[in-house]
Amino acid sequence: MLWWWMLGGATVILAAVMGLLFYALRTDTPRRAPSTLMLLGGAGMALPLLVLTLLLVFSLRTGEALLPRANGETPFRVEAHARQWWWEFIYPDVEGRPLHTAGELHIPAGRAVEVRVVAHDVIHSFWVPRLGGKMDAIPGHPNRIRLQADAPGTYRGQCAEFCGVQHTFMGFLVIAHAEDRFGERMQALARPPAADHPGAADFAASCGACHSADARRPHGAGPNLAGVASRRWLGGGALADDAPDRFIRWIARHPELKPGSREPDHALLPADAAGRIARFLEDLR
Ligand code: HEC
Ligand SMILES: [Cu+2]
Repeated sequence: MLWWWMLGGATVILAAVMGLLFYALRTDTPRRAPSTLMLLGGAGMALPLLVLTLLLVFSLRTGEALLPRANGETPFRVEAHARQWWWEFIYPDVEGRPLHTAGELHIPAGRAVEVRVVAHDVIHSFWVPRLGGKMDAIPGHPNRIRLQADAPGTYRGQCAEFCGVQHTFMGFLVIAHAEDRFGERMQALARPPAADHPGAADFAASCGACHSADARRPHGAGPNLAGVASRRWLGGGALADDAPDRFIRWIARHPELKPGSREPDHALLPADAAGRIARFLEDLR
C-alpha cells in the first residue's frame, strides 16, 4: 500500500519535472517572464505548503504504522534513566510497586514495550540497534520509544550521544525472555538481600552511601545492585566478563577499568572486607 503511494508520488514529480524540462527546451515559443507575485506566492509559498503538508500527513501515518503494535494489550512499560555513565531501568508497576535495576533491561519477548527515556545530567541517547531507532534522553524532557523483541535473546544497547569520557562504556543489554521466564526474572529481582549475610554490614558501611542491593529500596548515586550477580557485564561493558572473581576485580581496579567514573577509589578498603563484600554481591542473583 505504502509502496504504491511512494511510487505514485515519485511518478507525478518525475512527470512534472520532465514537463517543465521540455517546456524550457522549446525555444520557439515566445516567453513572458513570470511575475514576482507568481514566483513568490506560487513557487515560494503555495507549492511548498502543499507538498510539506502532504508529506507531514503521510509521515505521521507511516511513523504510527511502524510502531510495534500493542494489539489491544497495553504495552509493557519501563523507564530508562540515563546518567554519566550508566543506565538505570525502572519497572514501574511489578505487583503495583516499582523495581529498580541497572545495566540490563529485561523485557517479555513478543510484546510491545514502551520505554520512557529520561536523563539526569547531560543529553544521552537510548539505542538498541536491532530493536529500533534511537531516542534522545534529554534532562527535563522525558521521551518515549516503543520497541519489541520478537524472539527471546540478548540485544546490545548503547548510549548514542557523546556524553563525556566514559560514553563508550555506557552500554547496556536488553534481555528478552519468554513470558514465564520473564516473571521469574522479575520475582528474583524483587527478592530483598539476606540481611544476615556476612558481607551485608561491610557492604552497608562502604558502599551503602551510593548503592542499594534491594530493587524495592532505591537510593544513592550509584546503580542499584539487586540481581547484579546475574548481570552479564559490569560498568556498562567496562568489565565484560562474568568470571567468579569479577566483583573483587571491580572493587580493586575499577578506576583503571572505567577511568573518570563517579565511583570513588576503594584503595583504603581492607582486603578481608573487600572479599566479604564481593561474596555478598555474588549472592545477589
Ligand atoms: C560515591 C558513590 C559510590 C560508592 C561509595 C560506591 N560506588 Fe559503586 N558505583 C558508583 C557509580 C556512580 C557506579 C556507576 C559507574 C559507571 O558505570 O559509570 C558504580 C558502579 C558499581 C558497580 C557496577 C554495577 C553495574 O551495574 O555494572 C559495582 C559492582 C559497584 N559499583 C560496586 C561497589 C562496591 C562493592 C562499593 C563499596 C566497596 C561501591 N561500589 C561503592 C558509585 C559508588
Ligand atoms: Cu550517555
